[in-house]
Amino acid sequence: SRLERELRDAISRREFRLYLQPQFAAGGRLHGAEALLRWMHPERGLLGPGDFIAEAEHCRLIQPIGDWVLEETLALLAGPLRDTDLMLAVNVSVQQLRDPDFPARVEALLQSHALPPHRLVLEVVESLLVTPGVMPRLASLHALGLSIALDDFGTGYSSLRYLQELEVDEIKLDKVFLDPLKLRQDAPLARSIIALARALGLRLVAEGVETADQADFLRRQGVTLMQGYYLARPEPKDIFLRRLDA
Ligand code: G
Ligand code: G
Ligand code: MN
Ligand code: NA
Repeated sequence: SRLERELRDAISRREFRLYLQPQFAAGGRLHGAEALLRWMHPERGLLGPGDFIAEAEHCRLIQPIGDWVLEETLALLAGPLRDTDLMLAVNVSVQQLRDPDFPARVEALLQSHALPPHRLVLEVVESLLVTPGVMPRLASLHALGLSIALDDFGTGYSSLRYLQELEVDEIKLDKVFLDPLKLRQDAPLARSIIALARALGLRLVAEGVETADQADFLRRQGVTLMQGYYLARPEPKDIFLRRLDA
């Protein structure tokens, strides 16, 4: 397809952009960011993952593209962010995890940047965990010392058993549990997931925080890590880096 041909050249033409959405800790302190891929298409302008990730997976281009995202992210951790304790999270798709060489490539990248692995977070959606072969691969990645986050937690085919078997470090509380209607009913599912994370000693990042009400609710529940439009939108890498001076 045309999209496939264009995607094939997008890396060498330097058309991908790394956007970062800040994540904040208590008191508004910067905790880190989630890397969100964008494609500066020569004719169509800035595209989001929804416009091309499925095609990239279909034509097996997600591996080089995913490697580009990792490389860019690690270069940030090793470069401008070296003397900080900021965490950077990268979304990893099922095709990347099905690749038996993926953990070795991540390890090589970490080593080539001489990076302590714990500041890298790999975000995976829980539906991915039922894919054969994926659990052992996540275990190999975790053994490298990096963090594994369950993205969109509570919305997939989750089984709590996975939390026990998988060495997860972080849960990302999905925004559906914080919609205004749920919040008026005191969001029992959000509170349960928060309690679950606490009982298991997992870090919890609330995502899709769009209003002051949601942020207040989360703070009352003791949630300190937040990400969402209320706090900051995904922004170009260079804009994010300016936050370091502030
Ligand atoms: O900002 P947003 O539109 O970026 O992201 C939409 C979806 O695309 C999210 O579910 C996110 O997990 C996914 N996504 C964003 N960046 C990447 C990436 O680098 N790799 C993969 N596989 N998915 C990504
Ligand atoms: O990987 P994941 O599916 O979690 O990607 C997060 C997605 O949510 C990205 O598309 C990102 O741009 C988007 N996003 C980030 N903050 C908000 C928010 O406050 N509200 C909404 N609706 N979407 C958000
Ligand atoms: Mn994510
Ligand atoms: Na998410």
